[in-house]
Amino acid sequence: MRSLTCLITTSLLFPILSLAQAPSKSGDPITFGVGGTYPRAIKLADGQTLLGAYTDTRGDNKTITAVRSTNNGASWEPIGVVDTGPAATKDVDNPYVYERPDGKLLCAFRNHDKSGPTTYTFYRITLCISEDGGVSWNYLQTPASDPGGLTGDWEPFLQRALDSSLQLYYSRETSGTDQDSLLRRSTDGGANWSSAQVISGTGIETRDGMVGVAHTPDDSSPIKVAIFETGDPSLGVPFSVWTVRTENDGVDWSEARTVVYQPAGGHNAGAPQIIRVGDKLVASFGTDEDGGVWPQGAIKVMVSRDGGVNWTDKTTVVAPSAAWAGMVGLDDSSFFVLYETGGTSYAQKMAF
Ligand SMILES: *[C@@H]1O[C@H](CO)[C@@H](O)[C@H](O)[C@H]1NC(C)=O
Ligand SMILES: *[C@@H]1O[C@H](CO)[C@@H](O)[C@H](O)[C@H]1NC(C)=O
Ligand SMILES: CC(=O)N[C@H]1CO[C@H](CO)[C@@H](O)[C@@H]1O
Repeated sequence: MRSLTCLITTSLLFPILSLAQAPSKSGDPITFGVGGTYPRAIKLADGQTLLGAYTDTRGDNKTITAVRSTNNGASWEPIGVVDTGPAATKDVDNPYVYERPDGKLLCAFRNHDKSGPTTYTFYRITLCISEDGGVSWNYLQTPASDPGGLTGDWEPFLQRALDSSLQLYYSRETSGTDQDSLLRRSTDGGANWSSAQVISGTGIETRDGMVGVAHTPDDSSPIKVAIFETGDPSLGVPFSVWTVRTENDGVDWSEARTVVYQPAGGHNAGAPQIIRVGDKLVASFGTDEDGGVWPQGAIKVMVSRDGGVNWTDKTTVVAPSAAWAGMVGLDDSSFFVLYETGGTSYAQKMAF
């Protein structure tokens, strides 16, 4: 009797314990992009290839470089240049890649004109297309643009909607102290775009930025969680990480904002991303709570097991100082955290 009870108790407890497990590092960090920052990647529909992009800041040019892994992230190879130009007059950064249903690849990125180190004369989100798996790239469209001044456009994120249309999320400044998260749609693979819908930040004076979006509980669900940073250190408001959600694949978004992480003691948490790993959501962000000079700090992840309502298991992936993390899922229990430290981008595998 006793051993039977023991067996039953163990088998009942085990799934609960394994559900509550935090992700841990699996192996050493792998070089993702030399001279590179802002690493991002996706898994292609072939189920094998990981395709990514980063910003190479070496030399006089800034360059958006496409990278590929064909061995589940064990190594990454630069395969093509999406766009490049002199850093003094052209600011390309914030790449995000996407695979269309027809297999052609897109890369969205910020592509601003500059007349001085911090003087922007024109802001745009540019979209380029590759028909050969990411080796060569051509201009496709400019889904968002603004004249120079305070209304900058930043950090595009691309996602396929359930009706196969394309959704472009990005951040747009509306003043020196306010920025909102925006959404535009394309039904022809990125050639033509809708006007912008504000999905976070209406009526609130904070810098909502660096939006990322994941479906929950699976990719066929119309429920999506959009993660973003908000705050404004220039107003004495440190950054923290929040979400809004949609129940209908992005048509309507909750006015309610749910916190993912707000550090104590006036420290910042920001530059988030979100992915679904199996039935869980994983959020990544940078934070200066363990040191580092913001926006540099530690890279951490948290986990939600209830569709993005409660977040637990804060886990340090990289100690200070690192920044600009992204993530890409491998399978139902593992994923890569991509980040920059010391001017090189790395991929750290994590597993539940
Ligand atoms: C720098 O950018 C220009 C385009 O503005 C390009 O012609 C040139 O080849 C680039 N140089 C390097 C080293 O990539
Ligand atoms: C989960 O979130 C809900 C809503 O905020 C809250 O009422 C509940 O206490 C949370 N549960 C846990 C386990 O934190
Ligand atoms: C309806 C519409 O706006 N069509 C445009 C879609 O994009 C292509 C490529 O830029 C334009 O040529 C069309 O005019």
